[in-house]
Amino acid sequence: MWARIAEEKGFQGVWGSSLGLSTLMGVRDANELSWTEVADMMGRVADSVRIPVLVDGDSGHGHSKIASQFVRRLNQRRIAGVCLEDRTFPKRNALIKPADGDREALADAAEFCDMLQECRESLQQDDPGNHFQIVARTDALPAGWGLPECIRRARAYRDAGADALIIHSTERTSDEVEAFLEEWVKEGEGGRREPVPIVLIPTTYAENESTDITRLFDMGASCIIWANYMLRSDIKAQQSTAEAIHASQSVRRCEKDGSMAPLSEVFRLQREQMLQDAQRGDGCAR
Ligand code: SPV
Ligand code: MG
Repeated sequence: MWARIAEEKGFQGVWGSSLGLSTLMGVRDANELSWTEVADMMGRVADSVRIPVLVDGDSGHGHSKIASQFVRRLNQRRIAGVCLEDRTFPKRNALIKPADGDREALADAAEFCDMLQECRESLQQDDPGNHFQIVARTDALPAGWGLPECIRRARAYRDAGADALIIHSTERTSDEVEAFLEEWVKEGEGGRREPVPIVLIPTTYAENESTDITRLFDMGASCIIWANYMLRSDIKAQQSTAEAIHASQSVRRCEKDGSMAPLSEVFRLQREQMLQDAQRGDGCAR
């Protein structure tokens, strides 16, 4: 339902977050959900909206052969694209820092490029006319490898055929992504090649007053993923509802204070009316 809510509020696409999906299922964001579970659940999400769904494919679920099967399944489920990230398997969420503060392991860049290409080829074999988008994400910055390595990987993934790049950062300010964008735009000067869209996930720096999302677009970013806000607002709302009902053994307060959607809103979001119209013979249910 979160996807339909985002669509109704005007977003042009939805992010099938691994953090969101794993939390929903009560497991860790460490590949504890299998690729088949992710594909099945995200297929249902894609069925519920008209806007494109970009699925978070983590690091490809352990092997390029599995990644290829995964993207083919996503394409069959009418998902618009996948994001594959250059972490090792099982992945660690980028927002969790290692206790020792050390640089984190990343996948070998050449092997990661091979995985991107293998995924592309298997999609082509399966469905030659497909428009499935393969987005390559580098975690070089959050994993502590610095800007030169981030640029090196971004170039390699672009040259391996990625349709877009996610440049992740988990700093408190947007300085390092701005430094990336400056370098990247400089590199694109001279019209050497079509620009590859740059996507940002500003979770840690969006709240900083110095971060200006419009400036990031002006500097060359194409898309922002607001990755986990609906998940976090859900958790807060569910905790306070559970607490209120348990403490008072009554639902009166939450029914009255407007903190919960009325049931009519639940049925509206489920498109109950469409089914009833179809049952009367007026139109078809979606
Ligand atoms: C997610 O939302 O699952 C992401 C973004 O991959 S992050 O949690 O910042 O890694
Ligand atoms: Mg994720």
